[in-house]
Amino acid sequence: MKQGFSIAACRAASFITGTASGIAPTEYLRQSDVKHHNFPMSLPIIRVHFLNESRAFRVLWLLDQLKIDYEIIPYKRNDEFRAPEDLKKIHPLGRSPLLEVEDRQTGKKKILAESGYIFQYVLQHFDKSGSLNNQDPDKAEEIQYYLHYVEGSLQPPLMIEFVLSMVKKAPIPFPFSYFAGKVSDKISEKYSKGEVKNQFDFIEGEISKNEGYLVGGQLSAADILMTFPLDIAFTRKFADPKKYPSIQKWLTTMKALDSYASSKKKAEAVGAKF
Ligand SMILES: N[C@@H](CCC(=O)N[C@@H](CS)C(=O)NCC(=O)O)C(=O)O
Repeated sequence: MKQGFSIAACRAASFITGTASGIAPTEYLRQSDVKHHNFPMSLPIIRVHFLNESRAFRVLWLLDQLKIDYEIIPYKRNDEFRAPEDLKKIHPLGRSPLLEVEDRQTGKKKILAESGYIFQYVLQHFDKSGSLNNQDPDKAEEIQYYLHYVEGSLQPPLMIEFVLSMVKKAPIPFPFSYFAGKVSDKISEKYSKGEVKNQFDFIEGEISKNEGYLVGGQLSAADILMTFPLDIAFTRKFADPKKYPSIQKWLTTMKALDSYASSKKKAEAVGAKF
C-alpha cells in the first residue's frame, strides 16, 4: 500500500515537473504580443481538463482574464459526486483541474496539477505584463502566499464541513442516522465550524483593509483563485454572508468581471453546471 502510494506520487511528480517535454514556456509570449509584434513563436495549445461543478472553473476564468485561448475537456461527476475514472488516464490522481500544455512545434505535452501550481505556472509563463501580479515585491509575495493558502488552509475545513453535510444527508436507517448526525455535529462544533470562522474572519479583515481586494487594493490572481471556495461556502451555508460584508461585496465585484461571464459561458457550452 505504502509502496503503491510512493510509486503513484513519483509518477505524479514526473507528470508535473515533466521538463523532458522540451517545452521552454518562458519563451512564450501572450497571444496579443505575438499578433502585435508578428513574432514567429506562438503560445502552446492549452487544454483544461475540467470537472463539472468544481474548482477547475477558476482556471478557465484566469485564462479568460489573461485573454489566452484554451480548450475545455469536460468530465461529468458520477453518482457519488466523484470524478470519472477517465481523469486518471490524464493524471494518476484523477483530480481536476489539470492543465495540458502542448508545444505547437514539437507536439510534446505536459500535464500540470494543483490549482495553486497551475496559477503560478500560468502567471509566470503567460502573464508577461504582470497584469494579475503587483509591481510592489511585497505585494507580489502576498499573492504567492494566497496561491498556497487557498488549498493549504482554507479548503480543508470547508471540505470537512462538506463531508459532514453529506453524512447528514446519507440514506442511513434510523437510529443510525440519528447517531451519525450527532457525531457529525460534534466534529463540526469541535473543529471545522470554528476553523471556517477563523479563516473567514481573517479574509474579511484582509479585504476590508485592502480596499476591496485581497492584495494591494487591486485585482490579482489571488482574487480569482479565492473566489470559488468563498462563494461555495456561502452557497452551502458553511458561513453566513451577512457576517462578512467585505467578502460579499468583493464577490459581487469579482462576478461582474467580463472574464467571469465569458469563461462561464464557455464552460456552459460544454455542459458545465455551477
Ligand atoms: N488541491 C487540488 C484539489 C483537486 C480536487 O480535489 N479537485 C476536485 C474537484 S473540486 C476533484 O477533482 N474531485 C474529484 C473526486 O474527488 O473524485 C487542487 O487544488 O487542484
